[in-house]
Amino acid sequence: MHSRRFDKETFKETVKDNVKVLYRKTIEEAEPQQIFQAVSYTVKDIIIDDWLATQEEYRKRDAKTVYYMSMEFLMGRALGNNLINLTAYKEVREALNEMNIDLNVIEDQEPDAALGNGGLGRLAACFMDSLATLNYPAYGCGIRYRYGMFKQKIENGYQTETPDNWLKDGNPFELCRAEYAKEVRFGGTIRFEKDGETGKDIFIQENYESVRAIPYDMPIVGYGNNVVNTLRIWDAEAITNFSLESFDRGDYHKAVEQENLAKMIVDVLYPNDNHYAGKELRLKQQYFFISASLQAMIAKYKKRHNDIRDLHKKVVIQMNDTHPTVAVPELMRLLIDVEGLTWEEAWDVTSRTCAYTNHTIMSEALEKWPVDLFARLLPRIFQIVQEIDRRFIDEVRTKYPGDENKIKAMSVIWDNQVRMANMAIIAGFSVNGVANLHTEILKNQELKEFYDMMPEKFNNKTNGITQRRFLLHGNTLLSDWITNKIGDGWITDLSKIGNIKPLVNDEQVRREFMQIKYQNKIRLAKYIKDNNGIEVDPKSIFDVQVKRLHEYKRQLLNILHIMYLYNQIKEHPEISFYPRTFIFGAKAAAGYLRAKETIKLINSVAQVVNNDRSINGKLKIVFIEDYRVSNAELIFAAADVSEQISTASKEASGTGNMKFMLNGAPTLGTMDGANVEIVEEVGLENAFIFGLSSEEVIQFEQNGGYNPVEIYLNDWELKRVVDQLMDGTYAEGNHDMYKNLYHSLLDTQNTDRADAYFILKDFRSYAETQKKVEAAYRDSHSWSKIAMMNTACSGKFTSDRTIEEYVKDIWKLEKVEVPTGQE
Ligand code: NBG
Repeated sequence: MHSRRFDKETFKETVKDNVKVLYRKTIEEAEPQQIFQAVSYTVKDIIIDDWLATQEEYRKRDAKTVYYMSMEFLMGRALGNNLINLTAYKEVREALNEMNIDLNVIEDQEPDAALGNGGLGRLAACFMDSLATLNYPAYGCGIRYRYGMFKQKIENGYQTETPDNWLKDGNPFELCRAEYAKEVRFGGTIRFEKDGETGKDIFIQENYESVRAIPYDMPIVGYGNNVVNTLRIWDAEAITNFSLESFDRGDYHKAVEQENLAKMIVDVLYPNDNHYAGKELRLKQQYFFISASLQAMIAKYKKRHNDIRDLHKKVVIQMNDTHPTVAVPELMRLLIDVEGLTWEEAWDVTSRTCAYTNHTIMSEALEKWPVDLFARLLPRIFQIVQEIDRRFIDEVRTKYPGDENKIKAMSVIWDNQVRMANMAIIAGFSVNGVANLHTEILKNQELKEFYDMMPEKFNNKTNGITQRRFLLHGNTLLSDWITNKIGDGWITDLSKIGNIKPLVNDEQVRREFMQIKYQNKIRLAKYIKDNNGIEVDPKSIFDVQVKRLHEYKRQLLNILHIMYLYNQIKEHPEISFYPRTFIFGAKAAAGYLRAKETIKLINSVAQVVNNDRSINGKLKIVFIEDYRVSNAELIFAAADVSEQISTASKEASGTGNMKFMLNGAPTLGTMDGANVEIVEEVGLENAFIFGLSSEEVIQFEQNGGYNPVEIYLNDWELKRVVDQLMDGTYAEGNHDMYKNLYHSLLDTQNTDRADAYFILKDFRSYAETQKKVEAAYRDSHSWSKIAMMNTACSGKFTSDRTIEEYVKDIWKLEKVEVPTGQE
C-alpha cells in the first residue's frame, strides 16, 4: 500500500481504538482473537472507501456484470489475503511488530470461511479474486451457511466430525444489508386466472410457506487496483408479520414452522463432494439463494433501465455446476409472472443470460430430482420446467423424426425425474468443461447427443488458481525470491514466471530454490509436530496427497503402495531406500463408508509404520487433521511430490495439482484432467506419469474385459498387500475392519464392479514410477531442475488466464478502472 493510503501511526492508533471500543480493553490486555477483530475492522475501514468507489464507478459506467452463482465459496481466511491485495501486508506486519504483535499469530485467530467442499468451491473463490484483480464487475452469489465444512478430528484413527461454528466470534469483514431483503416462497398451490383487462394468464401461488432472505456482503479486494467486488451470501429469517390475533386463530403453529424453515435452510453446507444426495432441504437451499439473488439482480437492473427485455445486455449468469440451475425456470418465472413478458420474450432473455459449467462426469454427482418432490416444493417452477421440456422435445422431434433415443437422452423430465444438467444445457448459451480432456469427454461421450445437436454451445475453460493466495501469501520465501530475480510482474501476470526458466541452468540459483523448499519443509514439520505430535525429517522426500477423500481419487492406491514398501523394507533391510514422508490430508463425507475406512486404514498403517524402530525412520506417514485452505497454503509450499493419481477420465480437472506445481512440486500422476495440460507445459521429463489412459479406462468400462482377481492371483507381493486388509495386520487383530475395501477391489459384494477404479490394474505402473521418483530425487542436481521447471512452467494455470477466457468467450465484460476511494 502506498503511503498516501496507509499511515502506520494512524493504523496503530485505530487498532488500539478498536480494541477499546469493541472490548473495553487496552491492547496489552486484549486476547489474540480480539486483536484479530480489531485489526480486521481497521482493514475493513480502508477497504470500505474503495468498495464505495468501485460500486460508484460501475454505476456510472453502467457496466455489464457477471453473477457467479454457486452453492459453494471456499474462501479460507480473509485478513491475510485482503492485506496482500491491498499491497499492505508488509507494512501492517511491521506496524504490528512495533506493537509487539505477530501478524502470523493474529492471522491464525481467523476461522476459515469454509463454505465449500473442495475444488468446486475453491475454484469459485479463486475466480472472485481474479475477477476483482482484472477489473471486472462481478457478484458472487451464495449462501451464508451458519455451519460450513465440518471440522475433522482423528480419534483412534477414525474421522469424527464436529460442527464448524465459524461465525461464533462474528465475521468482521461482512456487512449485513437488511434493506435489500427478499421474500422466497415454497410449496402451496398455483391458482390460474385470466386478467380481465389484458387477457394475460396470471399464476397465483397460495398456501405457501415463505422466508425472508437477508444479504450479507463480503468485500473481494482486487490486487493493487482499488477494485472491491462483492460476494453476496444470503441468510434466512422467518417472516413474522402475523398478528397476535392469529395466535388465537391457531396460526401459532404456522409461525413456528416458518421460523424453523428459515433456520434450517441456511443451517449447514452439505458435506458431499462430487456426490448427489437428493435431499429435499438441499433443493430448498438452491431455490432460496437463486430466487433471492435473481430478485436482487432484476431490482438493481430496473433502477436504471426500463426495458427488461434488454437484461442480457447488462448481466450474465454463470451457473457453477447444476446446483444453481433452478436459476433458469426462476428467471423465466420472474420475467413472465412478475415482469409480464410473454414466454417467447422471457425465453429470449433467459437463454441469452444463462451459462453453465459442468464439473464432473461422475454419474453419482448428477442432480436428478424426483418429480413429486420438485413439483410439491416448487409448484410454479415445475410448470415452467414442463413447458421448457415440452418445447424442447418438439424441437428434437422436428430435427430427428422418429428417434426416441434422442429424447431419452436429452429431455429434462424423464423416468419421473427432473434432470438439472439437461435443463442447463438446453437453456444456457454456453456449456463448458473445466479441462481439455474433460471437455472432450463431455462432447464425445457424456453429452454427445447435445453436442451433436448444438455444438456451438460447447467450449473449454481449463481451471486455474490464484497465485496471490497460493504463492504470494502462502509461500513468502519463494515469492520474494522470484520477485528478486524477475520483478513482481508475475503477481498479476503469471505468464511472466516463465522468465525464471533461463535461470534453471545456474546451479547456485537452483541451490537457493531448494533451500527455500527446505525452509518450507521445516515450517510444515513444525506444524505436523505441533498438531499431530509426529516428528518428521525435513530431509526426507515430502510426498503429498491432499484433497477430498473419494474412491476415484485413489488414496487407497497410495496407501496400498506404502504397505507394499513397508513389506519390502522389512523383508530386505539391506536395500537402499531414500527416506520418505507420506503426507495425507482429506475429509470424507460423513456417510461415505469406504472413504472413512480408507482414513482409518491410513492412520492404522501410520501407527504401525511410524512406531517400527527397525526401519530406521525410512518411512513416515502423516495424516494431517482437518485439511482446509489455511493449512493447505503451508502444505503446498513444502511438498516435493504432488500425488494426482485419480483413475484416468474421472478427475474433471483438479486444481490442487496446479498449486503444487506453482510451488515447485512435480506431478506424480495419471493422464487425467488438467494433469494432461500440466505435462504439456512442463514436459514429460519433469513429471512422473503412469497408469491407464482415459481411453483405456472408458474402453474397459464400456466393453468389460478387466478382471482384478487375475492380477491379484498373479502378483504375490500385491496379493500379500491386499490380504493384509483382512488378516488383522493393521486392525489390531480385527479381520472385518477393512472388509468393504477388500471386497471393493476383488468382487461385487457391495459395489457394481470389482475394482471400479482400476487400482490393482495401475498398481505396478504406479510402483515403478514411484521408483523413478526416488531415483530422480537422489540426483539432487536433476531434481532441483525438475522442481524449478515446475514453478517456471506454471504460468498457464493462473485463474487470471481462466477468467480472461470466460470474459472473452462467454461473459463479454469490459474492464472498469477505479480511482482510489481514499482521500
Ligand atoms: C470438481 C472436480 C475437480 C475440479 C473442480 C473444479 C465437483 C462436482 N467437481 O476435478 O472433481 O477441479 O470440480 O472444477 O466437485
